[in-house]
Amino acid sequence: MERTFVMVKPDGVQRQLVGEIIRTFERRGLKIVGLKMLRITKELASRHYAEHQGKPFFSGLVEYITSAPVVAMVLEGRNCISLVRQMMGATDPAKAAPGTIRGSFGIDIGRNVIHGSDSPESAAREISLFFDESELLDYGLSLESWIYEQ
Ligand code: D4T
Repeated sequence: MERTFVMVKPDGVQRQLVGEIIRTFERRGLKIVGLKMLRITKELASRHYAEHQGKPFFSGLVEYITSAPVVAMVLEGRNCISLVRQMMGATDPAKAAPGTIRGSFGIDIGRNVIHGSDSPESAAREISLFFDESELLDYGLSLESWIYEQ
């Protein structure tokens, strides 16, 4: 089983899409193992988006991500890093396939509703940036045999 970091961004929270987005992941069969609401500080934003420092959109990105609360979560499931990326759709919602989260709820790249880790390395880094080990729960779901054959 794999874990990934997912965040409903400020626009998703303001537009009251948190429940809809969580429901989408739950219906797919992914398990929530960590969940919290927080207001991202400038310092955390700079660490989270370290790879984009120096790019023209960086300051707008930090401004946006710190502008209102976000909902952060850790999801668990087989191959869930790529599964969640597929479900989110392309970074630019205008290019995201219909039916994906961004393709259903967004239009502008600077308001793309959701973040999800793009690799096992990013997932490990982002999970530890946002969650303490003690905030992640190990538990079984009784319906797992109806989601996975083995
Ligand atoms: P995040 O990290 O928000 O899930 O997005 P992605 O992983 O899909 O895409 P990314 O890291 O390339 O971009 C991070 C973040 O920056 C915004 N952005 C990106 C932007 O405002 N203008 C741009 O030109 C790019 C490339 C959107 C997502």
